[in-house]
Amino acid sequence: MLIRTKSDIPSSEITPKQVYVNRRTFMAAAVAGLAVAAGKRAFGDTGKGSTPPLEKLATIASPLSTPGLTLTPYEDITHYNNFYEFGVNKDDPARNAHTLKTRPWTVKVEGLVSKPKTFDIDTLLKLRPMEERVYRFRCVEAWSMVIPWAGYSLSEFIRQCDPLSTAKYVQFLSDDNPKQELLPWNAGISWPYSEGLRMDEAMHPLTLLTFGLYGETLPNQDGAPVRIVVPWKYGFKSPKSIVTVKFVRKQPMTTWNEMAPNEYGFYSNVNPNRDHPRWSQKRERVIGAPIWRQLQPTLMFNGYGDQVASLYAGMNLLKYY
Ligand SMILES: Nc1nc2c(c(=O)[nH]1)N[C@H]1C(S)=C(S)[C@@H](COP(=O)(O)O)O[C@H]1N2
Ligand SMILES: [Mo]
Repeated sequence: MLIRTKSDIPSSEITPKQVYVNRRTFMAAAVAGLAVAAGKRAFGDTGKGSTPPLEKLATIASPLSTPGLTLTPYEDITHYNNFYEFGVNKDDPARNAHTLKTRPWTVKVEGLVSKPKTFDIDTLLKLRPMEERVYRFRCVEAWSMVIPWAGYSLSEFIRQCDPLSTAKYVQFLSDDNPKQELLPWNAGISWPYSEGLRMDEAMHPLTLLTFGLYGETLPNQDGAPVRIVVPWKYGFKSPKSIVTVKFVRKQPMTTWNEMAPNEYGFYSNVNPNRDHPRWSQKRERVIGAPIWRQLQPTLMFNGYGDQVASLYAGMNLLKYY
């Protein structure tokens, strides 16, 4: 069953965001009563195109990689996911995201650029040498992983886009498969998933245009064929399966900020001193770690403060959360 009532779900499985979405889902499901049928249709064939098998990526070691961390097992990185387009439970995306066709795939560049352009994914894969970057990854739901990503700095891509000096922010839109509009849990979220960064955040060398993990192309559930990773921000600032990059003058609308602005801010820098209204951010559960080090203190800027704190000099980070 796609829709489960809260009492069907063991409490260990309920994550904060799930509870939030489920609350809206119940209402929608009660009205529709068609949820299961709609869900089946939604994960059927999604039209032309294909999903190529995972490929090896030749990566070079990066000086921007975080040393001394224990990697999260591949199995956890690929089976404990947030990708709401493919379901709200952590194991849903691994089961459902195969319906996403990742070839052909293009990334459209629009807005405040000297000339709009469209990049083919195979061009993007070859644009710069592929680096392996091990980063801490902290979800706003107070769990974390350590992931060996493969990609190159988003700044390298942005330079190819020729943004105008009037561009102050950049917005990312994920793929919006029209068939998935039927999904019952869409009640709360409007697709496409939208995220955004201030231009200096987007240009920071740590911000990664990401094509792979563990030396292979991304599995669909992790955002194939291309996603963003911003290691000092909560995980939802890393949009998956992106199809549009838009340069804009004003702070763009972002999915979670629009849905619950008091819970999810635009900046969403990892900050143990600013609790989420419904839970503490002081600690995190390290997914896949042995039990004696599963609970760890959360670090300011997820441990990347030396590199990024200056971006926010003079800003009240409790106000601009
Ligand atoms: N398009 C899209 N991107 C998304 C999400 C999503 O639901 N849809 N979830 C976000 C959240 S909340 C997190 S924590 C990360 C999870 O990435 P992972 O599953 O690869 O660990 O993806 C982010 N990007
Ligand atoms: Mo997240």
